[in-house]
Amino acid sequence: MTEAAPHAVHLSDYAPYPFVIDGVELTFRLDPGRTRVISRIAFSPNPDGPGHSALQLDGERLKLIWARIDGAPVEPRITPEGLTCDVPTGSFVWEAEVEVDPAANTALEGLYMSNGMYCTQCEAQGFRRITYYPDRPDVMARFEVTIESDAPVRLSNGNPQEPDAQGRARWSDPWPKPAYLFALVAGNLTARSASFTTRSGREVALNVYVRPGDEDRCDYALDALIRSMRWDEEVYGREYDLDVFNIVAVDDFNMGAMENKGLNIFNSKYVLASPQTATDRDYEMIEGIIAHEYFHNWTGNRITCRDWFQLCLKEGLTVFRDQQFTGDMRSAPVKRIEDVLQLRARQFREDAGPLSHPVRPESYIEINNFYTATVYEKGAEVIGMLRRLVGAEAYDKALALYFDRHDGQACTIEDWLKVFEDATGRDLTQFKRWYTQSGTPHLRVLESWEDGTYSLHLQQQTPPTPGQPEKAPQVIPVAVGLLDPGGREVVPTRLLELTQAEQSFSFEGLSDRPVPSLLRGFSAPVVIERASTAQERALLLAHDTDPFNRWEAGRALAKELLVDMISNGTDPGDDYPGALGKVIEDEGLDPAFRALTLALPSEDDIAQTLKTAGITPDPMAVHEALNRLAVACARHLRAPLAALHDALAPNGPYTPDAEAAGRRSLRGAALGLLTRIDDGSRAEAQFAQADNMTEELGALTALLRAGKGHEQLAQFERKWSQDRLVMDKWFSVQVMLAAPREACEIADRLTAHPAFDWKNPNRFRAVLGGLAANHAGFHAPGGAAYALAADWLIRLDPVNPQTTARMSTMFETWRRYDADRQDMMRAALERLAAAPGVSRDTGEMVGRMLG
Ligand code: 0A1
Ligand code: ZN
Repeated sequence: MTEAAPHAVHLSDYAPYPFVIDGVELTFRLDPGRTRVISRIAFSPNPDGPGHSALQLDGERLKLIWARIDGAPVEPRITPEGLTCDVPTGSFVWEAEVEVDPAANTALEGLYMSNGMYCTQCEAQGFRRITYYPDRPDVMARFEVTIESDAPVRLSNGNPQEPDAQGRARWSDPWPKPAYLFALVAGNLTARSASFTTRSGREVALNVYVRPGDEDRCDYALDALIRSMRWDEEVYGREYDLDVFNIVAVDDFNMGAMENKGLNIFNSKYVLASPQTATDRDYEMIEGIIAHEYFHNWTGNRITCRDWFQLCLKEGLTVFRDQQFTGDMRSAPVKRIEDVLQLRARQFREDAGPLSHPVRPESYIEINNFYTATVYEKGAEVIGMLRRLVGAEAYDKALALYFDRHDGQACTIEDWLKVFEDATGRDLTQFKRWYTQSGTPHLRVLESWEDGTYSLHLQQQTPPTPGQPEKAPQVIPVAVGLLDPGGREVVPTRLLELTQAEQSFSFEGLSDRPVPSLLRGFSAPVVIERASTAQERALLLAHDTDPFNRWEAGRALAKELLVDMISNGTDPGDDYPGALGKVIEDEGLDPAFRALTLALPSEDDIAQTLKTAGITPDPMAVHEALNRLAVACARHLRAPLAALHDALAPNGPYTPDAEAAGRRSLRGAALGLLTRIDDGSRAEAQFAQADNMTEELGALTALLRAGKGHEQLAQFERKWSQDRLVMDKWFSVQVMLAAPREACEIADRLTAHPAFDWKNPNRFRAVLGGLAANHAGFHAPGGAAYALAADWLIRLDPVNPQTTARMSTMFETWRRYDADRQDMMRAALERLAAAPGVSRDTGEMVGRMLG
C-alpha cells in the first residue's frame, strides 16, 4: 500500500459529517503482530448534515477482514486513506473486523507496543489506524470496549465493568467523546492508588500504572493529581465525572502526555520521580503536566474542538489553566517569569521564522505539525490578555457560561469569543485578530514630559509572516506603572488598551519626570522597543514593585551589555555584576526569583536579539561573549556567591516543594558561576555528597560547562546505567554543554553507545535535541552538526515521522545566520526533503522552512 499524496486541508472547507453515531462497541483481540479489532457502530443521519450520502470512514494501515451493514456483508471501496460504502437511508449498523500489527508500529500513533505493553495514541488522527471510523473531533459517541488478552492489566476509557463470560475485560464510557480521546492499555503493570471524593460526594479511585519496579516513584504524580482535582473544583467549579481516573506511564511516547477520557497516558518522564532520580525541574514539570492533562477533562473532553483548526480552544485554555495552577501551588511571579522565558525561547523564535502561523491556523497538510508553541503558549497568552481586559470576575462569569452553554459540544473559537461577548457586553471583533494574525507585534514606545504631564506614545507594528504580508492593529493590553527618580511608585499599575496603530496616553500631576515600568507582568506577548538607559534599568531592577519587570530590567541590562560586547568589543564592566549583587544579597527576595535574575540569557536568545537589531549573529562570538560575562560576574561576586552556596547547603532530607527547590536553584546558580573561575573542587564536593538528583546533576553540569567533570561523567554513567530516565540526562548534558568544537563529535560518538536506542523518542531527543540546544555547538564552523542532525533525521523519518518532523525545527532559524551557514543548513534541509519516501509530516515542515 502506498502513502496518499499529501494535500492541504482548509478551515474554510469545514462541513458537518453526514451521520451521527448512536453508540460504538469495540472488541480487541490483542496479539503483538496480529491484533483483531471488531467494531459495531450505530449510525443515523445527521439532522444538521448535508442529507443522504455514502458512508465514508477514515482508515490507514488496516487490513479489512470483513464488513457488514445491518448484518449483510458489504464490499466497500478501499483507498490508502479510508473507505466508502453505499448505505441505506435512515439508521443502520456498520460492523467490521480489521487486523493491525502493534509490534511493527514504530510511529507510536494508533495501537503500538512499548516494552511488551500495548498502548494507544489517538490524537490527532491515530484512531484511524485502529479501525475504520469517522476520525474527526466533531463526531462524538459513547464507547463500550471489550479486551481479550491474558495481560494482567487491561484498561480503556470510562468505568470498569464486570468481565464477560469469557473473562474478557469490559469498559463503558458514559460520556460521548471524539475518537482522538480513545485509549487502551494492556500489559504487566503495577499500580499505586489513592482515592478522591469530589465535592458532590463521588468516590473516585485514582491509579498510576507503571512497570513493576517503578512503583516507588509514583507518589508525587498521585499527589499532584489530587491537588489538581481539588483546585479545579475550587477555582473553576469543575468536578470529575467518572468512578476511576487512571494514569499509565509509558517509555515510548512522542509527546509529553495525553488526556484520553479517564485514562491519561504519559511519557514516563512526566510521571516517575524520586529525589535520587528526578530534579526539581522534573518535579515541577510532572506537577504541571499532570494538572494539564487532568484539566483537559473539562477543557478538551467535555467541551471539545469542532475541527483541528480549533486546537487552541482546548490547548490555549488548558495551558492557561495549568499555568494558573502552578502559580497557585508555587510562586506566581516566578512561574510568570519561567513562562515568559519559555514563550520567548520557543514561540517568539517560531514567530520570527518560516514556521510562523496564527494561533488558529487556516490550513495544514499534517495536523500533528501544529502542536506548536504558538497554538499552546501563545494560545494561553491570548486567554491571559482576555482575562486582563475583562477582569477576573467577568472572566469567571464567562467561563461558567462557557461550561454551561457548551458542555457536550464540539466548539469553535467563535463560540468561545461569543461567550465572552455575551457575559461582558464587549465587542471582541478586533481582539479576534490574536487568533487569526500571525507574528509577534512590536511595540515602539516614545515619551514626552511637559508641565507635570508624562505622555506615552505607543506604536504597534507586526512584521510580515508567511502568507500575511500586511497586519491590522491588534488590541494590546499594556499594564503600566510609574516610578519617580528615587524609585518610589507614583502611579500604580494601570491597564492601557492600545487598539490603534498609534495612540497616546497621558499621566498628569507628576512632580518629576517618571521612569515607566511598561508591560507589567508581561501583559501582552509583544516585543517592546524603547530607548532606555542603563540607569533606568538599574532603578527598575532595584525598586520596581512588579516582580516580573524587576527581573525583566536585569535581563534587558544583560542583553544590551552583550549586544554591546559583541558588536563593539567592549568589556563587561562592573555595573551589571554590581546590580546583580544587590539582588542576590537581598534576603527579602524569594531565592527562586534571585536564581532567575542571576541566570544569563541563552545564546539562542542573544542570536535572535542581534538579528532583530539588524546584526547577523556569529554563534561563536555569542558564546564567547556569554562566557566572558559569566566569568566577569563570577569574579565580581565571588565572595557573596560562595557565601550563598555554603549557606544554602541542604539542611535536611530532600523535599520537592517550591521553597526548598528555590533554595536549591539559587545554590545551583551560584555554583555554576563559581565553577567557571575555581578549580572545580566545590562542584566535585557537591557531586560526591549529593543525595538528590538536583544537586548531583547541578554539580555535574557546572563542571561540564566549565570544561571539567570527565571523571564525574563516567561515575554518573556507572551509577545510573540501569535507569533509563537518568541515562537520558547523561546523554543530553554532555552534548548540550560540550565546547562548541567538540559537541558534534561527542554527539556522533554517543549515537554509537550501546544504550543509544534511537527508536525511543526520549533517547533520540536527548542526543540530537541536545546537540541542537548547544547553540554554538550546533552552528560550529564547518557545519558538521548540521550534517549529523540531517543524517539522523533522515534515518528516523520512516520509523517515526512525527518525532522527526518536530525535531526538524532545529533548522527553523536557518535564515538568521551568515551566507555560509545558510547554505549548509539549506543543504541539510534539501537533503531531508529529497529523502526517498519522506513522510507527509517531515515533508510539510521542511517545505515550509525552505519556503
Ligand atoms: N493533547 C496532548 C498533547 C498531544 C498531542 C498529540 C499527541 O500525539 C500526536 C500526543 C499528545 C496535550 O496537550 O497534552
Ligand atoms: Zn493539552
